[in-house]
Amino acid sequence: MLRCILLFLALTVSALADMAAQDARFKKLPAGREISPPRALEGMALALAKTNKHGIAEYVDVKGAPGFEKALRMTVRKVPENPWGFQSHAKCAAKVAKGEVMLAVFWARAAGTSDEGEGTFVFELAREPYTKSSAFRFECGKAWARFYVPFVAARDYGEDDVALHFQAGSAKQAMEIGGLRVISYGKGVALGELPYTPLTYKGRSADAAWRKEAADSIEKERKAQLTIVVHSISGKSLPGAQVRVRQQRHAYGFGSAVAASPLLDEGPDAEIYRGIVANSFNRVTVENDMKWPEFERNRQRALDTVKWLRDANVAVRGHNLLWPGWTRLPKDVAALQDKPDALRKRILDHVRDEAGTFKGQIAEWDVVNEPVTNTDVQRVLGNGILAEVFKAAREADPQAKLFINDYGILSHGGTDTEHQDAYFRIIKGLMDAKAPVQGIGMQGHFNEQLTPLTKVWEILNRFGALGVPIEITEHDINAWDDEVMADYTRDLMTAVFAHPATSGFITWGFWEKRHWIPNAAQWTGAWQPRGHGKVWYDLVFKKWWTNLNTETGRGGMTKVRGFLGEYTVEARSGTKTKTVPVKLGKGGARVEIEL
Ligand code: 9MR
Repeated sequence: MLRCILLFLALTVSALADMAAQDARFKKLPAGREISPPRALEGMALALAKTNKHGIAEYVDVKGAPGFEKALRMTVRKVPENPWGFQSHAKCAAKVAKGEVMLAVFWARAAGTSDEGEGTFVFELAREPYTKSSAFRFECGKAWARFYVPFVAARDYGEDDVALHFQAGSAKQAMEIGGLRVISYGKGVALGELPYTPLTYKGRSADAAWRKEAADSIEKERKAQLTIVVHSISGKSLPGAQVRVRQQRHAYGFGSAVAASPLLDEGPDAEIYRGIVANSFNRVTVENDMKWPEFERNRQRALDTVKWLRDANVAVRGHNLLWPGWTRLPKDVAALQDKPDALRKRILDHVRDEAGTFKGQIAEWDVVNEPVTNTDVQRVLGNGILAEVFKAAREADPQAKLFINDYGILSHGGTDTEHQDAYFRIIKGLMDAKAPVQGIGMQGHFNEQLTPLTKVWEILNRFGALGVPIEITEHDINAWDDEVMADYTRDLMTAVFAHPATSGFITWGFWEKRHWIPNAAQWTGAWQPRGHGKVWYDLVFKKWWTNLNTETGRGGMTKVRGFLGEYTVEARSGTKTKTVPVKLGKGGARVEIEL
Protein backbone atom coordinates (compact mmCIF):
# COMPACT_ATOMS: atom_id res chain seq x y z
CA MET A 1 0.00 0.00 0.00
CA LEU A 2 2.75 2.38 1.05
CA ARG A 3 4.60 1.56 -2.17
CA CYS A 4 1.46 2.38 -4.18
CA ILE A 5 1.09 5.73 -2.44
CA LEU A 6 4.75 6.55 -2.96
CA LEU A 7 4.56 5.58 -6.62
CA PHE A 8 1.44 7.72 -7.07
CA LEU A 9 3.15 10.66 -5.38
CA ALA A 10 6.27 10.21 -7.49
CA LEU A 11 4.20 10.16 -10.70
CA THR A 12 2.19 13.21 -9.64
CA VAL A 13 5.33 15.10 -8.71
CA SER A 14 6.99 14.23 -12.02
CA ALA A 15 3.84 15.21 -13.99
CA LEU A 16 3.71 18.54 -12.14
CA ALA A 17 7.42 19.10 -12.73
CA ASP A 18 6.88 18.38 -16.41
CA MET A 19 3.96 20.82 -16.60
CA ALA A 20 6.05 23.49 -14.90
CA ALA A 21 8.84 22.82 -17.40
CA GLN A 22 6.37 23.26 -20.28
CA ASP A 23 5.03 26.50 -18.77
CA ALA A 24 8.62 27.75 -18.48
CA ARG A 25 9.24 26.93 -22.15
CA PHE A 26 6.13 28.86 -23.09
CA LYS A 27 7.29 31.93 -21.14
CA LYS A 28 10.64 31.90 -22.91
CA LEU A 29 9.13 32.15 -26.39
CA PRO A 30 9.07 35.44 -28.33
CA ALA A 31 5.67 37.15 -28.53
CA GLY A 32 4.44 35.55 -31.76
CA ARG A 33 1.41 36.52 -33.82
CA GLU A 34 -2.09 35.83 -32.55
CA ILE A 35 -4.09 33.87 -35.12
CA SER A 36 -7.24 33.08 -33.17
CA PRO A 37 -9.91 35.75 -33.48
CA PRO A 38 -10.76 37.75 -30.37
CA ARG A 39 -13.63 36.08 -28.50
CA ALA A 40 -13.16 32.87 -30.50
CA LEU A 41 -14.76 30.69 -27.85
CA GLU A 42 -17.79 32.93 -27.54
CA GLY A 43 -18.21 32.83 -31.29
CA MET A 44 -17.94 29.06 -31.22
CA ALA A 45 -20.66 28.82 -28.59
CA LEU A 46 -22.98 31.05 -30.59
CA ALA A 47 -22.39 29.29 -33.88
CA LEU A 48 -22.91 25.84 -32.46
CA ALA A 49 -25.93 26.66 -30.31
CA LYS A 50 -27.76 27.75 -33.43
CA THR A 51 -27.04 24.74 -35.57
CA ASN A 52 -26.71 21.60 -33.56
CA LYS A 53 -29.26 18.97 -32.65
CA HIS A 54 -26.92 16.77 -30.65
CA GLY A 55 -26.46 19.06 -27.72
CA ILE A 56 -25.98 22.63 -26.62
CA ALA A 57 -23.12 25.07 -26.52
CA GLU A 58 -22.97 27.98 -24.11
CA TYR A 59 -20.55 30.68 -23.10
CA VAL A 60 -20.55 30.47 -19.31
CA ASP A 61 -18.97 32.17 -16.30
CA VAL A 62 -16.30 30.09 -14.67
CA LYS A 63 -15.07 31.00 -11.21
CA GLY A 64 -11.48 30.50 -10.16
CA ALA A 65 -10.31 29.46 -13.62
CA PRO A 66 -6.62 30.02 -14.37
CA GLY A 67 -6.50 33.32 -16.22
CA PHE A 68 -9.98 33.56 -17.79
CA GLU A 69 -13.49 34.18 -16.52
CA LYS A 70 -15.65 32.70 -19.22
CA ALA A 71 -15.51 29.40 -21.06
CA LEU A 72 -17.17 27.51 -23.89
CA ARG A 73 -19.30 24.72 -22.43
CA MET A 74 -20.25 21.89 -24.77
CA THR A 75 -22.91 19.47 -23.58
CA VAL A 76 -23.54 16.43 -25.74
CA ARG A 77 -27.06 15.06 -25.26
CA LYS A 78 -27.20 12.65 -28.17
CA VAL A 79 -24.00 11.09 -29.52
CA PRO A 80 -23.70 11.85 -33.25
CA GLU A 81 -22.40 9.36 -35.79
CA ASN A 82 -18.98 11.06 -35.82
CA PRO A 83 -17.18 13.15 -33.18
CA TRP A 84 -17.37 16.13 -35.54
CA GLY A 85 -21.15 15.80 -35.59
CA PHE A 86 -20.90 18.02 -32.51
CA GLN A 87 -18.15 20.54 -33.02
CA SER A 88 -17.73 24.21 -32.33
CA HIS A 89 -16.24 26.35 -35.01
CA ALA A 90 -14.49 29.69 -35.44
CA LYS A 91 -12.91 31.16 -38.54
CA CYS A 92 -9.67 33.11 -38.42
CA ALA A 93 -9.18 36.21 -40.49
CA ALA A 94 -5.39 35.99 -40.29
CA LYS A 95 -3.46 34.49 -43.17
CA VAL A 96 -1.00 31.68 -42.45
CA ALA A 97 1.81 30.50 -44.72
CA LYS A 98 2.85 26.91 -45.19
CA GLY A 99 5.67 26.00 -42.78
CA GLU A 100 4.83 28.54 -40.07
CA VAL A 101 5.46 27.07 -36.63
CA MET A 102 2.32 27.35 -34.54
CA LEU A 103 1.10 26.70 -31.04
CA ALA A 104 -2.43 26.26 -29.74
CA VAL A 105 -2.93 26.73 -26.01
CA PHE A 106 -6.16 26.05 -24.19
CA TRP A 107 -7.59 24.74 -20.93
CA ALA A 108 -10.26 22.07 -20.57
CA ARG A 109 -12.19 20.31 -17.82
CA ALA A 110 -15.12 17.93 -17.50
CA ALA A 111 -18.23 19.82 -16.46
CA GLY A 112 -21.74 19.19 -15.11
CA THR A 113 -22.19 15.56 -14.16
CA SER A 114 -19.28 14.34 -16.31
CA ASP A 115 -16.16 13.15 -14.51
CA GLU A 116 -14.17 12.85 -17.73
CA GLY A 117 -14.10 14.79 -20.95
CA GLU A 118 -12.71 13.82 -24.35
CA GLY A 119 -12.32 16.10 -27.31
CA THR A 120 -10.25 16.99 -30.35
CA PHE A 121 -8.82 20.36 -31.25
CA VAL A 122 -8.58 20.90 -35.01
CA PHE A 123 -6.87 23.54 -37.14
CA GLU A 124 -7.94 23.06 -40.73
CA LEU A 125 -8.81 24.63 -44.06
CA ALA A 126 -12.37 25.96 -43.77
CA ARG A 127 -13.36 24.42 -47.12
CA GLU A 128 -12.54 21.37 -49.19
CA PRO A 129 -10.18 19.51 -48.93
CA TYR A 130 -10.20 20.57 -45.25
CA THR A 131 -6.40 20.25 -45.03
CA LYS A 132 -5.53 19.79 -41.37
CA SER A 133 -2.42 21.19 -39.77
CA SER A 134 -3.39 19.82 -36.38
CA ALA A 135 -5.92 17.37 -34.99
CA PHE A 136 -5.12 16.90 -31.32
CA ARG A 137 -7.16 14.49 -29.21
CA PHE A 138 -7.24 15.27 -25.50
CA GLU A 139 -8.74 13.95 -22.30
CA CYS A 140 -9.51 15.89 -19.14
CA GLY A 141 -10.87 15.35 -15.65
CA LYS A 142 -12.73 17.63 -13.25
CA ALA A 143 -9.77 19.97 -12.70
CA TRP A 144 -8.69 22.51 -15.31
CA ALA A 145 -5.83 21.09 -17.40
CA ARG A 146 -3.68 23.15 -19.77
CA PHE A 147 -2.89 21.80 -23.23
CA TYR A 148 -0.03 22.92 -25.43
CA VAL A 149 -0.40 21.78 -29.03
CA PRO A 150 2.55 22.55 -31.33
CA PHE A 151 2.20 22.08 -35.09
CA VAL A 152 3.37 23.33 -38.48
CA ALA A 153 1.03 24.90 -41.05
CA ALA A 154 0.53 22.21 -43.67
CA ARG A 155 -0.34 24.65 -46.47
CA ASP A 156 -0.96 28.32 -47.19
CA TYR A 157 -4.21 29.53 -45.66
CA GLY A 158 -5.70 32.76 -47.00
CA GLU A 159 -7.91 35.26 -45.22
CA ASP A 160 -10.86 33.49 -43.55
CA ASP A 161 -9.41 30.16 -44.65
CA VAL A 162 -8.57 28.74 -41.24
CA ALA A 163 -11.22 27.06 -39.17
CA LEU A 164 -10.62 26.17 -35.54
CA HIS A 165 -12.76 23.43 -34.06
CA PHE A 166 -13.36 21.67 -30.82
CA GLN A 167 -15.02 18.31 -31.44
CA ALA A 168 -16.82 16.77 -28.51
CA GLY A 169 -19.21 14.32 -30.13
CA SER A 170 -17.42 11.13 -29.13
CA ALA A 171 -19.48 10.63 -25.95
CA LYS A 172 -22.42 11.94 -23.92
CA GLN A 173 -20.55 14.48 -21.87
CA ALA A 174 -20.17 18.04 -20.73
CA MET A 175 -16.86 19.80 -21.14
CA GLU A 176 -15.60 23.34 -20.74
CA ILE A 177 -12.84 24.97 -22.74
CA GLY A 178 -11.19 28.25 -21.84
CA GLY A 179 -8.19 30.43 -22.52
CA LEU A 180 -7.83 29.47 -26.19
CA ARG A 181 -4.97 31.08 -28.07
CA VAL A 182 -3.46 30.10 -31.39
CA ILE A 183 -0.11 31.73 -31.98
CA SER A 184 2.22 31.70 -34.94
CA TYR A 185 5.97 31.97 -34.37
CA GLY A 186 6.65 32.18 -38.09
CA LYS A 187 9.66 30.27 -39.29
CA GLY A 188 12.18 31.62 -36.80
CA VAL A 189 11.34 29.23 -33.96
CA ALA A 190 11.84 25.47 -34.26
CA LEU A 191 8.94 23.16 -33.52
CA GLY A 192 11.11 21.43 -30.93
CA GLU A 193 11.41 24.65 -28.91
CA LEU A 194 7.67 24.86 -28.28
CA PRO A 195 6.05 23.52 -25.13
CA TYR A 196 3.88 20.45 -25.61
CA THR A 197 1.39 18.23 -23.87
CA PRO A 198 2.62 14.68 -24.37
CA LEU A 199 0.78 12.80 -27.06
CA THR A 200 -0.33 9.29 -26.40
CA TYR A 201 -2.89 6.66 -27.39
CA LYS A 202 -4.93 3.87 -25.86
CA GLY A 203 -3.11 0.54 -25.73
CA ARG A 204 0.38 2.03 -25.49
CA SER A 205 1.33 0.60 -22.09
CA ALA A 206 3.68 -2.38 -21.98
CA ASP A 207 1.08 -4.56 -20.28
CA ALA A 208 -1.90 -3.58 -22.47
CA ALA A 209 -4.12 -6.65 -22.92
CA TRP A 210 -4.08 -6.60 -26.73
CA ARG A 211 -0.35 -7.38 -26.79
CA LYS A 212 -0.75 -10.98 -25.60
CA GLU A 213 -3.56 -11.63 -28.07
CA ALA A 214 -1.48 -10.18 -30.90
CA ALA A 215 1.60 -12.21 -29.93
CA ASP A 216 -0.43 -15.44 -29.85
CA SER A 217 -2.00 -14.64 -33.19
CA ILE A 218 1.38 -13.89 -34.79
CA GLU A 219 2.69 -17.23 -33.52
CA LYS A 220 -0.31 -19.02 -35.00
CA GLU A 221 -0.89 -17.11 -38.24
CA ARG A 222 2.57 -16.04 -39.34
CA LYS A 223 4.75 -19.00 -38.44
CA ALA A 224 4.89 -22.67 -39.38
CA GLN A 225 7.01 -25.72 -38.81
CA LEU A 226 10.02 -26.46 -40.94
CA THR A 227 11.22 -30.07 -40.79
CA ILE A 228 14.75 -30.73 -41.95
CA VAL A 229 16.04 -34.24 -42.58
CA VAL A 230 19.70 -34.85 -43.40
CA HIS A 231 20.95 -38.12 -44.81
CA SER A 232 23.86 -39.50 -46.81
CA ILE A 233 23.73 -40.42 -50.49
CA SER A 234 23.22 -44.03 -49.50
CA GLY A 235 20.17 -43.00 -47.46
CA LYS A 236 21.75 -43.31 -44.02
CA SER A 237 20.34 -40.71 -41.65
CA LEU A 238 22.87 -38.25 -40.26
CA PRO A 239 22.22 -37.20 -36.66
CA GLY A 240 24.48 -34.47 -35.29
CA ALA A 241 24.63 -32.63 -38.64
CA GLN A 242 24.98 -28.83 -38.24
CA VAL A 243 22.01 -26.95 -39.68
CA ARG A 244 21.87 -23.23 -40.45
CA VAL A 245 18.42 -21.83 -41.24
CA ARG A 246 18.49 -18.38 -42.87
CA GLN A 247 15.36 -16.48 -43.84
CA GLN A 248 15.68 -14.69 -47.19
CA ARG A 249 12.26 -13.17 -47.70
CA HIS A 250 8.93 -12.69 -45.97
CA ALA A 251 5.75 -14.23 -47.34
CA TYR A 252 3.93 -11.23 -45.85
CA GLY A 253 4.21 -8.07 -47.94
CA PHE A 254 6.45 -5.42 -46.39
CA GLY A 255 7.23 -2.45 -48.56
CA SER A 256 6.96 1.18 -49.49
CA ALA A 257 5.80 3.53 -52.18
CA VAL A 258 8.66 4.49 -54.48
CA ALA A 259 9.10 7.24 -57.03
CA ALA A 260 10.67 6.84 -60.48
CA SER A 261 12.85 9.76 -59.51
CA PRO A 262 15.14 9.01 -57.66
CA LEU A 263 14.76 5.29 -58.39
CA LEU A 264 15.96 5.70 -61.99
CA ASP A 265 18.30 8.65 -61.39
CA GLU A 266 22.08 8.88 -61.26
CA GLY A 267 24.07 9.95 -58.21
CA PRO A 268 24.81 8.87 -54.65
CA ASP A 269 21.34 9.49 -53.21
CA ALA A 270 19.68 7.46 -55.95
CA GLU A 271 22.18 4.68 -55.27
CA ILE A 272 21.25 4.56 -51.58
CA TYR A 273 17.55 4.83 -52.41
CA ARG A 274 17.82 1.83 -54.76
CA GLY A 275 19.78 -0.14 -52.17
CA ILE A 276 17.05 0.32 -49.58
CA VAL A 277 14.31 -0.61 -52.04
CA ALA A 278 16.10 -3.77 -53.16
CA ASN A 279 17.22 -4.90 -49.73
CA SER A 280 14.37 -3.98 -47.45
CA PHE A 281 11.14 -4.32 -49.37
CA ASN A 282 9.50 -7.29 -51.05
CA ARG A 283 6.41 -5.45 -52.33
CA VAL A 284 6.47 -1.90 -53.60
CA THR A 285 3.86 0.55 -54.86
CA VAL A 286 4.71 2.99 -57.61
CA GLU A 287 3.69 6.26 -55.97
CA ASN A 288 2.74 8.42 -58.95
CA ASP A 289 4.22 7.18 -62.21
CA MET A 290 1.49 4.66 -62.99
CA LYS A 291 -1.41 7.03 -62.33
CA TRP A 292 -3.49 7.66 -65.43
CA PRO A 293 -2.29 11.23 -66.20
CA GLU A 294 1.35 10.34 -65.53
CA PHE A 295 1.11 7.12 -67.54
CA GLU A 296 -0.33 8.95 -70.53
CA ARG A 297 2.30 11.65 -70.30
CA ASN A 298 5.25 9.29 -70.04
CA ARG A 299 4.57 5.61 -70.26
CA GLN A 300 8.22 4.77 -70.73
CA ARG A 301 8.94 5.99 -67.22
CA ALA A 302 6.32 3.64 -65.79
CA LEU A 303 7.72 0.78 -67.87
CA ASP A 304 11.28 1.49 -66.71
CA THR A 305 10.19 1.67 -63.07
CA VAL A 306 8.35 -1.63 -63.22
CA LYS A 307 11.26 -3.27 -65.03
CA TRP A 308 13.73 -2.06 -62.43
CA LEU A 309 11.62 -3.40 -59.57
CA ARG A 310 11.06 -6.77 -61.21
CA ASP A 311 14.77 -7.14 -61.96
CA ALA A 312 15.41 -6.44 -58.27
CA ASN A 313 12.95 -9.22 -57.34
CA VAL A 314 10.50 -6.80 -55.77
CA ALA A 315 6.79 -7.46 -56.36
CA VAL A 316 5.03 -4.46 -57.91
CA ARG A 317 1.77 -2.85 -56.74
CA GLY A 318 0.32 -0.80 -59.56
CA HIS A 319 -1.35 2.41 -58.37
CA ASN A 320 -3.93 3.12 -59.78
CA LEU A 321 -6.21 2.44 -62.75
CA LEU A 322 -9.10 4.74 -61.84
CA TRP A 323 -9.17 7.60 -59.32
CA PRO A 324 -12.67 8.77 -60.15
CA GLY A 325 -12.52 12.51 -59.38
CA TRP A 326 -12.12 15.00 -62.27
CA THR A 327 -9.03 16.61 -60.74
CA ARG A 328 -7.32 13.22 -60.59
CA LEU A 329 -7.93 12.34 -64.23
CA PRO A 330 -6.28 13.50 -67.46
CA LYS A 331 -7.50 17.00 -68.34
CA ASP A 332 -9.74 15.97 -71.23
CA VAL A 333 -11.75 13.46 -69.21
CA ALA A 334 -13.85 15.99 -67.27
CA ALA A 335 -14.91 17.50 -70.61
CA LEU A 336 -16.71 14.22 -71.35
CA GLN A 337 -19.12 14.55 -68.44
CA ASP A 338 -22.02 15.31 -70.74
CA LYS A 339 -21.16 12.43 -73.05
CA PRO A 340 -21.55 9.32 -70.89
CA ASP A 341 -20.80 6.84 -73.67
CA ALA A 342 -17.58 8.58 -74.61
CA LEU A 343 -16.59 8.90 -70.95
CA ARG A 344 -17.20 5.21 -70.33
CA LYS A 345 -15.19 4.27 -73.41
CA ARG A 346 -12.31 6.54 -72.48
CA ILE A 347 -12.16 4.96 -69.00
CA LEU A 348 -12.41 1.35 -70.08
CA ASP A 349 -9.93 1.87 -72.94
CA HIS A 350 -7.46 3.24 -70.46
CA VAL A 351 -7.93 0.37 -68.02
CA ARG A 352 -7.44 -2.20 -70.79
CA ASP A 353 -4.48 -0.30 -72.16
CA GLU A 354 -2.56 0.14 -68.91
CA ALA A 355 -3.46 -3.17 -67.26
CA GLY A 356 -2.72 -4.87 -70.60
CA THR A 357 0.62 -3.12 -71.00
CA PHE A 358 1.79 -4.58 -67.70
CA LYS A 359 0.05 -7.92 -68.08
CA GLY A 360 1.74 -10.60 -65.96
CA GLN A 361 4.13 -8.14 -64.32
CA ILE A 362 2.04 -6.68 -61.53
CA ALA A 363 1.42 -8.52 -58.27
CA GLU A 364 -1.39 -6.22 -57.14
CA TRP A 365 -3.31 -3.41 -58.81
CA ASP A 366 -5.11 -0.66 -56.92
CA VAL A 367 -7.87 -0.74 -59.49
CA VAL A 368 -10.14 1.88 -57.99
CA ASN A 369 -8.72 4.55 -55.70
CA GLU A 370 -10.66 6.53 -53.07
CA PRO A 371 -14.18 6.00 -54.46
CA VAL A 372 -15.85 7.18 -51.24
CA THR A 373 -15.08 10.86 -51.79
CA ASN A 374 -14.11 10.82 -55.48
CA THR A 375 -17.53 10.39 -57.02
CA ASP A 376 -17.49 12.52 -60.20
CA VAL A 377 -17.35 9.56 -62.55
CA GLN A 378 -19.97 7.59 -60.61
CA ARG A 379 -22.33 10.58 -60.72
CA VAL A 380 -22.27 10.45 -64.51
CA LEU A 381 -22.07 6.70 -65.08
CA GLY A 382 -23.50 5.21 -61.89
CA ASN A 383 -21.68 2.94 -59.44
CA GLY A 384 -21.78 0.17 -62.05
CA ILE A 385 -18.75 1.72 -63.75
CA LEU A 386 -16.58 0.61 -60.83
CA ALA A 387 -17.57 -3.03 -61.36
CA GLU A 388 -16.96 -2.66 -65.10
CA VAL A 389 -13.50 -1.31 -64.42
CA PHE A 390 -12.67 -4.28 -62.18
CA LYS A 391 -13.89 -6.68 -64.86
CA ALA A 392 -11.90 -4.94 -67.58
CA ALA A 393 -8.78 -5.08 -65.42
CA ARG A 394 -9.33 -8.78 -64.79
CA GLU A 395 -9.60 -9.50 -68.52
CA ALA A 396 -6.55 -7.42 -69.35
CA ASP A 397 -4.39 -9.02 -66.65
CA PRO A 398 -5.71 -12.28 -65.26
CA GLN A 399 -2.79 -12.68 -62.84
CA ALA A 400 -2.72 -9.45 -60.85
CA LYS A 401 -4.57 -9.37 -57.55
CA LEU A 402 -7.15 -6.61 -57.84
CA PHE A 403 -7.55 -4.16 -54.97
CA ILE A 404 -9.79 -1.31 -54.05
CA ASN A 405 -8.12 1.40 -51.98
CA ASP A 406 -9.33 4.17 -49.66
CA TYR A 407 -8.29 6.44 -46.81
CA GLY A 408 -9.94 7.35 -43.51
CA ILE A 409 -10.67 3.76 -42.48
CA LEU A 410 -8.07 3.04 -39.79
CA SER A 411 -6.86 6.62 -39.28
CA HIS A 412 -8.70 9.54 -37.59
CA GLY A 413 -8.80 7.66 -34.31
CA GLY A 414 -10.95 5.08 -36.12
CA THR A 415 -13.88 7.43 -35.63
CA ASP A 416 -14.85 8.21 -39.22
CA THR A 417 -17.67 5.70 -39.28
CA GLU A 418 -19.33 7.52 -42.16
CA HIS A 419 -16.30 6.91 -44.38
CA GLN A 420 -15.93 3.34 -43.09
CA ASP A 421 -19.59 2.54 -43.75
CA ALA A 422 -19.50 4.04 -47.22
CA TYR A 423 -16.37 2.04 -48.10
CA PHE A 424 -17.91 -1.15 -46.77
CA ARG A 425 -21.06 -0.56 -48.84
CA ILE A 426 -19.06 0.09 -52.01
CA ILE A 427 -17.03 -3.10 -51.60
CA LYS A 428 -20.13 -5.15 -50.80
CA GLY A 429 -21.87 -3.65 -53.82
CA LEU A 430 -18.95 -4.58 -56.06
CA MET A 431 -18.90 -8.12 -54.73
CA ASP A 432 -22.66 -8.43 -55.23
CA ALA A 433 -22.13 -7.28 -58.83
CA LYS A 434 -19.55 -10.09 -59.19
CA ALA A 435 -16.71 -7.63 -59.67
CA PRO A 436 -13.40 -9.41 -59.04
CA VAL A 437 -12.37 -7.46 -55.92
CA GLN A 438 -9.59 -9.56 -54.41
CA GLY A 439 -8.13 -7.25 -51.82
CA ILE A 440 -9.09 -4.32 -49.62
CA GLY A 441 -6.60 -1.48 -49.32
CA MET A 442 -6.68 0.66 -46.19
CA GLN A 443 -4.29 3.54 -46.70
CA GLY A 444 -3.32 4.41 -43.12
CA HIS A 445 -2.15 8.05 -43.16
CA PHE A 446 -1.99 8.96 -39.48
CA ASN A 447 -1.64 12.31 -37.77
CA GLU A 448 -1.87 12.97 -34.03
CA GLN A 449 -5.29 11.32 -33.80
CA LEU A 450 -3.99 7.87 -33.07
CA THR A 451 -6.44 5.00 -33.25
CA PRO A 452 -6.56 2.74 -30.18
CA LEU A 453 -5.17 -0.68 -31.08
CA THR A 454 -8.34 -2.46 -30.02
CA LYS A 455 -10.24 -0.22 -32.44
CA VAL A 456 -7.80 -1.12 -35.24
CA TRP A 457 -8.52 -4.77 -34.53
CA GLU A 458 -12.32 -4.18 -34.59
CA ILE A 459 -12.14 -2.41 -37.96
CA LEU A 460 -10.00 -5.21 -39.41
CA ASN A 461 -12.52 -7.76 -38.09
CA ARG A 462 -15.38 -5.94 -39.75
CA PHE A 463 -13.77 -5.66 -43.18
CA GLY A 464 -12.11 -9.07 -42.82
CA ALA A 465 -15.59 -10.58 -42.79
CA LEU A 466 -15.88 -9.60 -46.47
CA GLY A 467 -13.59 -12.55 -47.12
CA VAL A 468 -10.68 -11.02 -49.07
CA PRO A 469 -7.29 -10.00 -47.69
CA ILE A 470 -6.72 -6.53 -46.31
CA GLU A 471 -3.54 -4.61 -46.89
CA ILE A 472 -2.27 -1.39 -45.33
CA THR A 473 -1.37 0.31 -48.57
CA GLU A 474 -0.11 3.79 -47.67
CA HIS A 475 1.00 3.91 -44.09
CA ASP A 476 2.66 6.98 -42.67
CA ILE A 477 2.57 8.90 -39.46
CA ASN A 478 3.03 12.62 -39.06
CA ALA A 479 3.15 13.79 -35.44
CA TRP A 480 5.44 16.12 -33.58
CA ASP A 481 6.50 13.60 -30.96
CA ASP A 482 9.13 11.21 -32.33
CA GLU A 483 8.68 8.76 -29.49
CA VAL A 484 4.98 8.43 -30.16
CA MET A 485 5.67 8.06 -33.87
CA ALA A 486 8.01 5.16 -33.12
CA ASP A 487 5.76 3.52 -30.52
CA TYR A 488 2.64 3.84 -32.62
CA THR A 489 4.37 2.50 -35.73
CA ARG A 490 5.54 -0.51 -33.72
CA ASP A 491 2.10 -1.13 -32.23
CA LEU A 492 0.14 -0.58 -35.42
CA MET A 493 2.45 -2.88 -37.40
CA THR A 494 2.12 -5.50 -34.66
CA ALA A 495 -1.67 -5.37 -34.54
CA VAL A 496 -1.93 -5.46 -38.34
CA PHE A 497 0.62 -8.28 -38.80
CA ALA A 498 -1.20 -10.24 -36.10
CA HIS A 499 -4.61 -9.91 -37.69
CA PRO A 500 -5.39 -13.01 -39.78
CA ALA A 501 -7.23 -11.01 -42.46
CA THR A 502 -4.19 -8.95 -43.48
CA SER A 503 -1.55 -9.77 -46.09
CA GLY A 504 0.73 -6.75 -46.24
CA PHE A 505 1.90 -3.47 -44.78
CA ILE A 506 3.18 -0.83 -47.18
CA THR A 507 4.54 2.52 -46.06
CA TRP A 508 4.01 5.61 -48.25
CA GLY A 509 7.60 6.58 -49.02
CA PHE A 510 10.65 6.32 -46.82
CA TRP A 511 13.05 9.19 -47.57
CA GLU A 512 12.57 12.75 -46.29
CA LYS A 513 13.66 14.28 -49.61
CA ARG A 514 11.12 12.24 -51.55
CA HIS A 515 8.06 12.11 -49.34
CA TRP A 516 4.69 13.82 -49.63
CA ILE A 517 4.99 14.62 -45.88
CA PRO A 518 8.73 14.95 -45.21
CA ASN A 519 8.24 14.77 -41.43
CA ALA A 520 6.70 11.33 -41.83
CA ALA A 521 9.70 9.80 -43.60
CA GLN A 522 11.57 6.95 -41.92
CA TRP A 523 14.95 8.18 -43.20
CA THR A 524 16.23 11.73 -42.90
CA GLY A 525 17.52 13.61 -45.94
CA ALA A 526 21.05 12.61 -44.90
CA TRP A 527 20.03 8.93 -44.65
CA GLN A 528 19.81 8.60 -40.88
CA PRO A 529 17.03 6.23 -39.80
CA ARG A 530 14.55 7.93 -37.48
CA GLY A 531 12.94 6.21 -34.49
CA HIS A 532 9.97 4.89 -36.42
CA GLY A 533 12.28 3.77 -39.23
CA LYS A 534 14.34 1.72 -36.78
CA VAL A 535 11.12 0.14 -35.52
CA TRP A 536 10.40 -1.07 -39.05
CA TYR A 537 13.79 -2.78 -39.35
CA ASP A 538 13.63 -4.24 -35.85
CA LEU A 539 10.28 -5.85 -36.53
CA VAL A 540 10.68 -6.93 -40.13
CA PHE A 541 14.26 -8.14 -40.02
CA LYS A 542 14.77 -9.10 -36.37
CA LYS A 543 11.66 -9.82 -34.35
CA TRP A 544 9.70 -11.39 -37.23
CA TRP A 545 12.66 -12.96 -39.01
CA THR A 546 14.00 -16.45 -38.41
CA ASN A 547 17.73 -17.12 -38.50
CA LEU A 548 18.95 -19.98 -36.37
CA ASN A 549 21.54 -22.68 -36.03
CA THR A 550 20.69 -26.14 -34.80
CA GLU A 551 21.64 -29.76 -35.35
CA THR A 552 19.84 -32.88 -36.40
CA GLY A 553 18.79 -35.41 -33.79
CA ARG A 554 17.55 -38.95 -34.09
CA GLY A 555 16.76 -40.03 -37.65
CA GLY A 556 18.86 -37.10 -38.92
CA MET A 557 15.89 -34.83 -38.25
CA THR A 558 15.31 -31.44 -36.68
CA LYS A 559 12.15 -29.30 -36.52
CA VAL A 560 12.06 -25.56 -36.16
CA ARG A 561 9.30 -22.92 -36.23
CA GLY A 562 9.89 -20.01 -38.49
CA PHE A 563 8.15 -17.00 -40.00
CA LEU A 564 6.51 -17.79 -43.33
CA GLY A 565 8.66 -17.04 -46.32
CA GLU A 566 11.71 -18.13 -48.24
CA TYR A 567 14.77 -19.68 -46.66
CA THR A 568 18.10 -21.26 -47.33
CA VAL A 569 18.97 -24.23 -45.21
CA GLU A 570 22.57 -25.30 -44.98
CA ALA A 571 23.53 -28.74 -43.62
CA ARG A 572 27.04 -29.76 -42.69
CA SER A 573 28.29 -33.16 -41.60
CA GLY A 574 31.98 -33.94 -41.44
CA THR A 575 33.53 -32.31 -44.49
CA LYS A 576 30.35 -32.18 -46.51
CA THR A 577 28.09 -29.12 -46.85
CA LYS A 578 25.03 -28.40 -48.91
CA THR A 579 22.66 -25.42 -49.05
CA VAL A 580 19.13 -25.70 -50.39
CA PRO A 581 16.33 -23.16 -50.85
CA VAL A 582 13.01 -23.81 -49.07
CA LYS A 583 9.63 -22.08 -49.10
CA LEU A 584 7.85 -22.15 -45.77
CA GLY A 585 4.12 -21.82 -46.27
CA LYS A 586 1.17 -21.90 -43.90
CA GLY A 587 1.00 -25.70 -43.92
CA GLY A 588 4.69 -26.03 -43.00
CA ALA A 589 7.50 -27.50 -45.10
CA ARG A 590 9.81 -30.48 -45.07
CA VAL A 591 13.20 -30.51 -46.71
CA GLU A 592 15.53 -33.46 -47.22
CA ILE A 593 19.19 -32.72 -47.66
CA GLU A 594 21.48 -35.33 -49.04
CA LEU A 595 25.14 -35.04 -48.13
O1 9MR B 1 2.10 10.97 -52.56
C1 9MR B 1 1.41 11.35 -53.74
C2 9MR B 1 1.82 12.76 -54.17
O2 9MR B 1 3.19 12.77 -54.52
C3 9MR B 1 0.96 13.19 -55.36
O3 9MR B 1 1.22 14.54 -55.68
C4 9MR B 1 -0.52 13.03 -55.05
C5 9MR B 1 -1.41 13.32 -56.25
O4 9MR B 1 -1.21 12.39 -57.29
O5 9MR B 1 -0.79 11.70 -54.62
C6 9MR B 1 -0.08 11.29 -53.48
O6 9MR B 1 -0.42 9.98 -53.15
C7 9MR B 1 -1.77 9.77 -52.74
C8 9MR B 1 -2.22 8.43 -53.26
O7 9MR B 1 -2.07 8.37 -54.65
C9 9MR B 1 -3.64 8.15 -52.86
N1 9MR B 1 -3.82 8.29 -51.45
C10 9MR B 1 -3.33 9.51 -50.83
C11 9MR B 1 -1.88 9.73 -51.21
C12 9MR B 1 -1.30 10.94 -50.51
O8 9MR B 1 -1.98 12.10 -50.90
